[in-house]
Amino acid sequence: MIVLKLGGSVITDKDRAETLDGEALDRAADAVAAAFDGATDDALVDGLALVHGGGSFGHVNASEYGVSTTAGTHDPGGVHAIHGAMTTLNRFVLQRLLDRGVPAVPVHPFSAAHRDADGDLHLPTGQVETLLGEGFVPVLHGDLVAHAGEGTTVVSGDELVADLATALGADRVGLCSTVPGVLDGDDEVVEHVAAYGDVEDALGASESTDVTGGMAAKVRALLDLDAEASIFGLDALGAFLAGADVGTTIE
Ligand code: IP8
Repeated sequence: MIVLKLGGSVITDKDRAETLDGEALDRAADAVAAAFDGATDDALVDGLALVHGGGSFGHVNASEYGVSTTAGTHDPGGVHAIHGAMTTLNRFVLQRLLDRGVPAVPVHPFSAAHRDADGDLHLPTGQVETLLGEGFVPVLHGDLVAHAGEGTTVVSGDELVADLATALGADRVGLCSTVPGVLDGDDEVVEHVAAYGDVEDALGASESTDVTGGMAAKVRALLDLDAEASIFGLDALGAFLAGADVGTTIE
């Protein structure tokens, strides 16, 4: 099976609060629908779990309330604002998929997962596994989660992808990003990463301000997975779902 993340920056307009990039979301939904429709690839036939990030939908509210993956809030208003923004985006994503015949259903991490006092994430996946077995496409999203000692903190889509891929024994993992892959110092896509040292120099400088971690954190997390993982741009989503090696492959 495949775990696919649609980056929040891909499907939203990151410069305008709570604004979709409708055209990009349409293209992503088209690619998923096309792959799901005429699926010939074994991995995809075995199931597709989707995760999407927040983009201009959760991060603005999260920084307003000073919430990150480690610093939490006990303010119920903050919980409703942040979780509410993410469920709004989730409904948009679901609707575009449903419009194209993809059997997409929501799974909200806030209602299922928690962090313990060490900050470690615990994400039950029985519901996702059962939904996949019944032919649905579960769609999770970056969210808030209960956090022992912190109230509630952010869980990023990348964390969800890593936990899901491991728990579900994913064959392939894809991160659909605003860039065509991991870029080297000359802005060329690095096709293969086998160890963090391969790209350390290129990524060291680009450690970004994204509260939930930039490209370096993504590469580190994907290197830890058993599944083959790829980072690629929206143009390559259809090819990825059809089984091709696209962008940067991390294994
Ligand atoms: O965009 C963050 O998800 P991400 C979600 O995958 C929130 O990091 C609530 C900011």
